[in-house]
Amino acid sequence: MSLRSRLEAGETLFTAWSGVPDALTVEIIAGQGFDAVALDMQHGGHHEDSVLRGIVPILNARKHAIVRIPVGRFDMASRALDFGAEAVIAPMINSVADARAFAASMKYPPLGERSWGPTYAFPRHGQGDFAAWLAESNKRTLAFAMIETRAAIDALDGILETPGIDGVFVGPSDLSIAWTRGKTVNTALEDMMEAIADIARRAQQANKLRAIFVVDPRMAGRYTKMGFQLFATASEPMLIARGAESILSAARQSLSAK
Ligand code: 3PY
Ligand code: MG
Repeated sequence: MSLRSRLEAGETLFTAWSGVPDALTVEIIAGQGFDAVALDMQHGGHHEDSVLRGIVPILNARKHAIVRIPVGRFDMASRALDFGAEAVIAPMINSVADARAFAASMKYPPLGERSWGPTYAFPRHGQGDFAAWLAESNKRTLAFAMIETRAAIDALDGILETPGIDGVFVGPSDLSIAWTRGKTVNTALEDMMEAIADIARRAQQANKLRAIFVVDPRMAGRYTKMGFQLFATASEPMLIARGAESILSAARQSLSAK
């Protein structure tokens, strides 16, 4: 089932967040219980080559492959899709012009301006013929516009109306910096929660998908009630730190057990 159909069917999904540009590490993460793995090119270490290689273990594990591109690198959005990504997250979509440029790179004509060449995507997803692949592509691949500034909130209705934008992805860290006018970065800011809920509400009204990054995984339940459907959770440092902590504490506790 495609990521779109699962989200549209009402599933709540979790994606891991990979920043270590290594397919062997991605393979381990893809083998865990996540529904998807996102390869982060904005702040993580992923680059074109690691995305090209890193998508393979994600697809082999039958998970959804997602790529976050660097700011404004819409050429990379098309390439991520050509490599076999199912969804692309574009950071700092702050205006309708940004949304249009992103959508143009994500969708084939007449909706967008994406150039043909699924050199890796087609064999990696491996079925049908080119015409069927083309016919399905604009629907199957998802363009998530990151909403993480005051400008983006101001432009939200226009961004949501932009043909080819499939959903929003809230970046609560950047949003908190914008919200406090640079005073702090804090994804738990209580007075920002209504703004986040409003983004979800407006996206839902516009029939668009809703995703968010959760720094504290316990926030997922609260965000679900706001209408969010897709949660980006753990990155390698957190996975390794929490795993190490849990294993060591179990081992140390056992020393004092009878
Ligand atoms: C943010 O919270 O600003 C993000 O971009 C999440 O990665
Ligand atoms: Mg951000």
